[in-house]
Amino acid sequence: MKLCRFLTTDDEVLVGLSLDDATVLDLSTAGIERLESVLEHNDPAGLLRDLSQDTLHAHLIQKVRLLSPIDRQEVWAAGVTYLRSKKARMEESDFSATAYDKVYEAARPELFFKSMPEKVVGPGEPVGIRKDARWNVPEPELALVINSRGKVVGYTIGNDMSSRDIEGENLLYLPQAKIYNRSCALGPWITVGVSEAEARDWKIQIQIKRKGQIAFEGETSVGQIKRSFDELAGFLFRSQEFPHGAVLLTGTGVVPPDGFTLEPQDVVQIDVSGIGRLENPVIEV
Ligand code: DO4
Ligand code: MG
Repeated sequence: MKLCRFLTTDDEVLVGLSLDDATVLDLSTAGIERLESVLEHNDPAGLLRDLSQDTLHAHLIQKVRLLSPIDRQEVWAAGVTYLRSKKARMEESDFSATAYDKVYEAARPELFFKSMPEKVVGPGEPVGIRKDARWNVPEPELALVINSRGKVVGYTIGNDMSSRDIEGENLLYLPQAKIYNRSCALGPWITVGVSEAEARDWKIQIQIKRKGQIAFEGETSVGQIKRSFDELAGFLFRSQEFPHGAVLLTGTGVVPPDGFTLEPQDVVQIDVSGIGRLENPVIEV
């Protein structure tokens, strides 16, 4: 079962439920105006199952615009959760190699703030590469949707856009490598009612198109993430409250070869089996 936010042809922002590939059901017909009303419920999947029995107004997906599936949650990210990411980070920086090596093995994961909800880029909207960076990559990641009680209640697709030269120059520059205009894309769907064990079978695939050709493609699986979802969510919620819940990117397991950098007008396409596809063009910001 998949949740979304969408914009109608009358410019109304609605919460939608998708049971097939062709339509979204308008949950405002059932009094649901925010994603939060579903995500904070004790049993989001059960609630959606019950609501799907009601007569809900259906919109053709082709006629609406899918938006980022977020209301008021902060977006955070975990880093160095895949062996591939640890290796890439160690190669890009002699200076910080030990830190990456240590954090991969440490009990406490690397967690960093990524985005305010209103800055998140939705499906089809441009993601950004910094004007002052020379080496820019997308990071295709599974994103955990966590309610205010710290429970993982759904999954969406995230792109943790990153400037590797800035990150590699000095670990203290990480916020600048990670947080800038259009550096975080999410969506379009939140899949609910799926256990961690089931999600661990999902594939994450990325394709970067340049002038209609594939400039890079790669794939990994959610099962390669070193830490459990509850462990990551548990650390995020230690000594910190999230009254509206949070979205937590779980790290990247796909890193393009060192010679590769994104260019304006590239198109980044990320597929996660079990969720769908997030596609965004690239612009300089
Ligand atoms: O430590 C730097 C960030 C790593 C990251 O974003 C990732 O592994 O996905
Ligand atoms: Mg990342």
